[in-house]
Amino acid sequence: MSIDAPIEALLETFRSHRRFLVTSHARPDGDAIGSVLAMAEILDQLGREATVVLLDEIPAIYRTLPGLERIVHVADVREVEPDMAVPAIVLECDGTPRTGLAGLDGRYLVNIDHHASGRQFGSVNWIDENACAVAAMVYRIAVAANVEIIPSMATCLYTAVISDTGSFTYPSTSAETFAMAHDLAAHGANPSQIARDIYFSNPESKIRLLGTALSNLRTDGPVAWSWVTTLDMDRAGAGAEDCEGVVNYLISIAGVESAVFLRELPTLDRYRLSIRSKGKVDVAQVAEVFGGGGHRSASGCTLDGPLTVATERILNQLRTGLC
Ligand SMILES: [Mn+2]
Repeated sequence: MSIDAPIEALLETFRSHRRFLVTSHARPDGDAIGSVLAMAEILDQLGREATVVLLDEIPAIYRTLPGLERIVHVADVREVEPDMAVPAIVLECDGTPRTGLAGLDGRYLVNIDHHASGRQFGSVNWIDENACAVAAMVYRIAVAANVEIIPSMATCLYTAVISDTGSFTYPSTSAETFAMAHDLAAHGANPSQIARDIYFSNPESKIRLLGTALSNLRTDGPVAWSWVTTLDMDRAGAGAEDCEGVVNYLISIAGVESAVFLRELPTLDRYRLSIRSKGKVDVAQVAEVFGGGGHRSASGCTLDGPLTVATERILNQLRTGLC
């Protein structure tokens, strides 16, 4: 197998340092969590010391992932690694601000990302927007580094891949994705157990909030949208993570080409938007108009309220994107 030049540069970085920070974005998703844990295991096997730092807590559906206990939650990485000569491996981010962490800038930064909105902010950058998940890139590092894919690593990577491909349904899913999934299952990832942990372990609050969100459903031709307010969330006893995936119900409607879900933020009159497309609309571009980012078919951004204004602004962009 030929080794990509960026991977060779990464392996050289791994060889030339003894300790590493490994991190990813705030409000981590399955890809972020699975990828940082697998990355740390690769470093373990290479005889390196890896400290895994994430700003925010782990969503309930990922709390069975092996190795979770090694994740440190701090706001400033200097609390756990004051030595600025220790490099940081930053996964799934278009810049250090995305991590929400202080103490990263000024370090040697290894940037590994698969977003269309990815940026070359690191000392070493590997951005592959065709990768179905950052976990797929971490997997390629594991293969190139000749480390053993052990069951815990396979479980983390498989979890990341099914969550980031919408269970092998997004356009980024390819024969290569299944070849990797095959290899991960062959090395100890348990597909049915992982599916149970992710898809059949929802807190009741999430399903109650989904009911509210779906009762707010609006459609206009090829665009669907919905929202929840902080009051809706309080009534359902729901938190931000209970809003994950709501937008997928909106985009699942026949004839709908793009969909947006707006969640009111606890800070005064601001809304977090999750945007999806079936492929005709590039929602990464749409999100970038408002300072957000993501993929062609899945993206996000934040808009000021009031709700009617935020909704009109995003709908106008989505309609423009359809022309
Ligand atoms: Mn991802």
